[in-house]
Amino acid sequence: MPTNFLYKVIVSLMLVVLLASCAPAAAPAISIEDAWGRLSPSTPMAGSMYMLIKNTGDAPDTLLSGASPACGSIEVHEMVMKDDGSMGMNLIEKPLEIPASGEVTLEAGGLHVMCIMKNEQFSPGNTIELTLVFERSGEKTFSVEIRNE
Ligand SMILES: [Cu+2]
Repeated sequence: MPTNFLYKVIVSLMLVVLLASCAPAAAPAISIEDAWGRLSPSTPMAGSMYMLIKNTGDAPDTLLSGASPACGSIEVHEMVMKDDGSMGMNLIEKPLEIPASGEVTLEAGGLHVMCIMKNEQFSPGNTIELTLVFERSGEKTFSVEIRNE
């Protein structure tokens, strides 16, 4: 009898291991397209960058931080309507999530990556390097074309 019980336990455990190894682990797959930037219309020492962040994976991911040799620091901002009706911008309140099988568009008048304390690399006609760090996908480094717009 105890042998039979042990046998059942072992078979059950083997089934659990087998099922767990068969199910593919959900993972995000992040890519960045159409990245471009421009001098900030409102802030002399800053630049704005826009892009499409795509996630073709089956798990969400979160944008944690960023860095660029052309910028002192990187922040994710959103445009907001101020009390007086003019437009301003704020640091986003919680980290930007890229949904599974989804995308987030950063565009003029909306979400953007802010280049704080830009240097001379961040000039129209130049292409700069930007690295975004995602919680699960890690670092993504890509080129951003600075335009005169
Ligand atoms: Cu901004």
